[in-house]
Order: sequence, then C-alpha cells, then structure tokens
Amino acid sequence: MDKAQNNGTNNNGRRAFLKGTVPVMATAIIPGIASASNADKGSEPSFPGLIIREKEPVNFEFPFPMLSEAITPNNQFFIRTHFPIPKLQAKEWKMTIGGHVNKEITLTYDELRALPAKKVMATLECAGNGRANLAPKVKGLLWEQGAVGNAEWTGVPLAVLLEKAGIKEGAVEIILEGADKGEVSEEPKSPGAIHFARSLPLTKAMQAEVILAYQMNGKDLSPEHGYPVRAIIPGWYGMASVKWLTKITAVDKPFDGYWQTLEYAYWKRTDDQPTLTAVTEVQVKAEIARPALSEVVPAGKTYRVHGAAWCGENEVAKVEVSLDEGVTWQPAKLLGKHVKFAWRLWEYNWQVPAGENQYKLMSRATDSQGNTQPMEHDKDRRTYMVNKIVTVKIEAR
Ligand SMILES: Nc1nc2c(c(=O)[nH]1)N[C@H]1C(S)=C(S)[C@@H](COP(=O)(O)O)O[C@H]1N2
Ligand SMILES: [Mo]
Repeated sequence: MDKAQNNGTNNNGRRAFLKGTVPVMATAIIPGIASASNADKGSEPSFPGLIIREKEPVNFEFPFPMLSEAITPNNQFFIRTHFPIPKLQAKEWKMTIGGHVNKEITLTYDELRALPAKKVMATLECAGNGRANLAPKVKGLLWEQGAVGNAEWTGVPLAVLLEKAGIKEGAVEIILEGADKGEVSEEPKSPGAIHFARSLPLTKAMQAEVILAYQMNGKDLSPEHGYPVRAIIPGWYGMASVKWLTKITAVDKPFDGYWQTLEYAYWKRTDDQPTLTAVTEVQVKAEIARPALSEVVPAGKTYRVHGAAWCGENEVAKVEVSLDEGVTWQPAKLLGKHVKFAWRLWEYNWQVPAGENQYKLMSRATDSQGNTQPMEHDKDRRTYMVNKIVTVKIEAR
C-alpha cells in the first residue's frame, strides 16, 4: 500500500472501492520475515505493509486488515516512539532501583537474565489508537486501527526487583524511566530535554503480571521495541510500558511528570470538578479486520467478518456485529480461549444478500463488568482512550 503519512482523517471514502475480495494492502505483505531493526535502516519499515505515521521519530502502524493470528509477528508490531531510539548495548546496560528504598541496587543485563523468567501474554494498545476517527480532526499522530498488537513477553516480575531493594514504608508509586530523551517542541512544550517516564501505583507495580521484559515472542527485543529491557504493564495503555528502561524510583508522593499530566492524561470528573488524571486502564474495544474499509465483498455468498476484541483488567464477555449501522446487532463467535490481558479473536459468518449494495458494518465489545463501547467519543478523554464504535463502509457486488 502507499506510504501514507497521516492520511487518516475520517476513514471516509479516500480509498476507492476495490474490486475483488482482498484489499490491495493485503497483497504487499510477506508474513514471517525475520525481524530486522527498523532503526538501522533509516526508519524504513523492514517489510512491506507497515503504515508510516511519522518517520523521525519512528511511528509505524500495523495494517489491521492483515490480522490473522492471535500473536502479532514482531516485524508487524506497531512502533510508538517520542524521541530517537537510544543506542543501548546489553553488555553495558545497567538499571538502578532507588528512591524510597532500603538499599539502592544496580542491576546488569546478565544479572537480570539470570533471574527466574516469566512469560506474559499481553495486548499493547496505544492510548491514541483510533484517533483518526475523531471529528473534527485532532492534533497528534492520526492512528487508525493498528496502534495495537499482541505478543508474548518474557522477563522478570518488577515485584521481585522491588523486593530486593526493599520498598520503604510510605512509598506510593514507582517511576519507570527510559534512556530516551528529547525536547517536545510543539504544544504542550516540555521544559527543555526530558526523558520518557511514567509512574505506577505501588499496588499495580507489585502485580505478578507486571514484568521487565527482554524478549518479545521468544526473540530478544529489537531496538524499536525497547532493547535491551522494557516494562510491560498488562491491562494498561501502551504508554505505561516504558521502553529502554534504565531507572526505577520509588517515591512517597504521586509523580506528576510530563507524560502523565500534559500528555496521556484525561479529564476525570469527581463531583463535577474535572481533574487532569493519568491515562491508565485500557477501555473495552472490538475492531473489524476484514472486511477492510471500502472493500468489495462478493454478493450472495458467505463472508467471514473477523477481528479482535480486548479490554483492560476484565474479560471480553461478548462481541456483536451490526450490518445496518447499529440498528440491529448479531452475536459474533469468540475464538480460542480467554487469556487475561490478551485480545481475543472473533468472527461472524455473514450471509451477504444477493445484489449490489452498500453496507455499513460495526462491531461492539462488552466486558465482564458490563462496560461496552459508546457511539460518541467523550471529550473529557481528550484524544486518548478512543473506543467509540466506528463504521466500516463496504460494498457487495
Ligand atoms: N522510553 C519510552 N517508552 C515508551 C515510549 C517512548 O516513547 N519512550 N512510548 C510508549 C507508548 S506511547 C507506547 S503506545 C508503547 C509502544 O510500544 P511499541 O513501540 O513496542 O509498540 O511504548 C511506550 N513506551
Ligand atoms: Mo502510546
């Protein structure tokens, strides 16, 4: 497909209706190419098909209509960076755990790898995924459907390391800081050069699923995904999973850094008083992979509508599909088994009526707590946590 730069406004009819059942983009992908470093290739995708949202720093989107397996191949996994990728080497890498602890510790890469490893399956979604569907057009990278992916991560529970350092009484949060650094020159501007950093409440930091990962789908992390070590915070939007992790600090007061006050923060209302609050847990969402926007499906035949659905700490309870823009809803089939923190693939076999026609498809997920997707985006969320139901216009012929 064409290397579209910020091309996604409203998903509306920019791309002409395509003849045949396979969207053009699908033909360009060669799955299973060995993961190569995008960073080393002047930020060109290492295989055809990733959508470039920005070249410097690198921001690439997974072409969601390519979804086929529950695990996203490493070389198709979306990349979200704010600054140039830091050049780190495992043999020189060191991480400090300090602040409100009994004894500050420094850990080398070999020491981390020598600790008992744990594998966690987790879906990462960028908090700005779907932003291209907001109208009027908003600022920020216009991600469409594919700033999301699912992988199996290998690493060491953060709790194990925090216990080694010994968390002091009164610590409330853990700050995770990356080695990447830069100045944000657009509004909201940063106060000079800053690192990428996010905090977790101690309660989440101590959860068994929170790991410091060094592998993704069984391969050592590539530079763009956080080599040599990154955090994985399952159930939370991607910004919490700090890459190129080099510093961990326990603090006795809530952290108010740039990346959770000016960016990745939303207006939370308590007694109608809006307060800027850090974006954390993932909102329930189902996305349609196929048919793709503007795809032509064969009339009078069965078509497999399929996609993925995910949420934060809960379980996806159901996915429904509408073929008439939300007037009626049909249950889709959830595939495979529920894996906590991982997306669930789903399908719906659609008997496409005979005759040429246009259709407006929608999907909607509901989680085990009864949370479901809204029709409209809540403005208090600013340009994050976009899980409103989207319309996929297609044609049958
Ligand atoms: N150090 C650092 N960590 C980071 C970021 C970053 O810019 N710097 N981006 C975050 C955001 S916003 C997301 S969505 C995820 C994306 O992870 P990925 O690039 O491996 O898909 O990384 C997060 N971790
Ligand atoms: Mo993100």
